[in-house]
Amino acid sequence: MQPLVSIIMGSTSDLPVLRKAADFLEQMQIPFEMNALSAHRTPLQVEDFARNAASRGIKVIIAAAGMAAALPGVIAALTPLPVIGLPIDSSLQGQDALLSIVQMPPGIPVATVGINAGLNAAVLAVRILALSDPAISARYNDYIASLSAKIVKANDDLAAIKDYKYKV
Ligand code: RP5
Repeated sequence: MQPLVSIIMGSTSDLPVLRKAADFLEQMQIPFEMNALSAHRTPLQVEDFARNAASRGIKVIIAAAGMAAALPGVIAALTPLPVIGLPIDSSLQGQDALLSIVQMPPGIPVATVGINAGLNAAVLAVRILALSDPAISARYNDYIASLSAKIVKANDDLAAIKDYKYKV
């Protein structure tokens, strides 16, 4: 299967967060690949990956890193593909990674999601792919409908609470 999404992480210590992304791509039946690359520890391999990702058929890159998180920005500098940056809480509650990823210079954006927000990184990737793939779009719309159903049920559950004298 040709991967459409490439998940890159700075270290396998980031994997627990990336599993949330991988699980959602799996649920949406999106072929993906998952590798560890580091802007600081394997910079030449990062360059090789980023320069060749588009020609290999990758459509979206999810790049996760903690600490001085250069990885998403460096990849974005070397590919025309959309790069979703995922800050990992490895130190300073992830604030260091968040600012390193989100504060890109003009012209080289990284679409940054929240700290440890592995699910949202994958949801954003699916939204991008859904623009040009009706089957993915249909599966994504089903997912959104399931989120609505969850809140409808939450209101039914809240309405059933009878513990309060003044709750109307
Ligand atoms: C970053 O340094 C990685 O993304 C990870 O979040 C952090 C720590 O890496 P390890 O020392 O656990 O390999 O580059």
